Amino acid sequence: MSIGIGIIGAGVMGADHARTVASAVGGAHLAALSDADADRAARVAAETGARRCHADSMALIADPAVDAVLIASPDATHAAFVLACLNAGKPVLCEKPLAATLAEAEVIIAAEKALGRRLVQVGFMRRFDPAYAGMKARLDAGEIGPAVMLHAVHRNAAVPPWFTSEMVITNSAVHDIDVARFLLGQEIVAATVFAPPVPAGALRDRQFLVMETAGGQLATVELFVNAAYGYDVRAELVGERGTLTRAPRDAVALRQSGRESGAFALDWRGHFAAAYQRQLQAWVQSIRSAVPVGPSAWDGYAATAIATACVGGLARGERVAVDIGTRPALYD
Ligand code: ISE
Repeated sequence: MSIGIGIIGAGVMGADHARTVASAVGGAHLAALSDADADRAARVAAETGARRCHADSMALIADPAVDAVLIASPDATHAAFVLACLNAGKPVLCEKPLAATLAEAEVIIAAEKALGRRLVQVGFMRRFDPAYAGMKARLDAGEIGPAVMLHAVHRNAAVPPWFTSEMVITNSAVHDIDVARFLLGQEIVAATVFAPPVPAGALRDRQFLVMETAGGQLATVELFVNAAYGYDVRAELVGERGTLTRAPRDAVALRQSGRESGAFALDWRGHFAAAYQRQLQAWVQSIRSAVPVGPSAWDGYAATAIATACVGGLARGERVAVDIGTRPALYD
């Protein structure tokens, strides 16, 4: 049976996911799309062959033709849609963040625990990126010994004018927070954000985030979201006996006329295209086999808790302790 996927949100990410489902994911089809902007939903449906459009996203969740839901609507709407999917008993892949506030994330955890089975996957697609997944596999194979430190760089070419200093953490660094938990394998217990002073109201671009884990590992993240030259995400994992590095750009370089050049994505959709495709394929597979994979609601909750603590630390200019509590058995 082919899984009918309904996508909430036909903006940049929703449209991109719709194209991927329609063209590069096996075992599933695009059953429906919804967007507050009906014309936009109709345009993306016409391009991707989505079978139906709904003006109301709750109607998409209730649609019997929709077996599973992908949420790619604005951040503030995520929690309500995730809860509606849990109520309907439908698997849901929610773009990050899982919720806009920690309180909402807690409600989702309580609802999934009450249901007693995992239906939520969070769109931390980097875990499906061949390079990050490869680093994790080689770490687990013991190639560099136990992990002790992680250094990350996260640069966007540009962000829109409404992007805030807090969003540098909640929208961008949240990926590196998840990567740190994924690669270091221990919980983050403290964090400090360093950011030079800027004039009142200006974006606090150029932040350094330092995280500490329960076992004393360290992770640093450089954040620079108006870096102009391109989208650049790097990571070096340091172990007791070696390091594993995620290369900053494509493996293929052209040497010609005394110069070397290689492809460089301008935003994350190009840079992480393989990760998005693999994430969707793994999600469909997990629905078919009823074995959950990838980042869970707990991972989404943890990232939100850590990001929220970092935002507080940035505002007060201090190191903050983070306590995300005990992971419920459902997420073991
Ligand atoms: C954006 O929302 C994403 O999720 C990208 O993966 C991230 O790299 C970027 O910084 C965010 O703004």
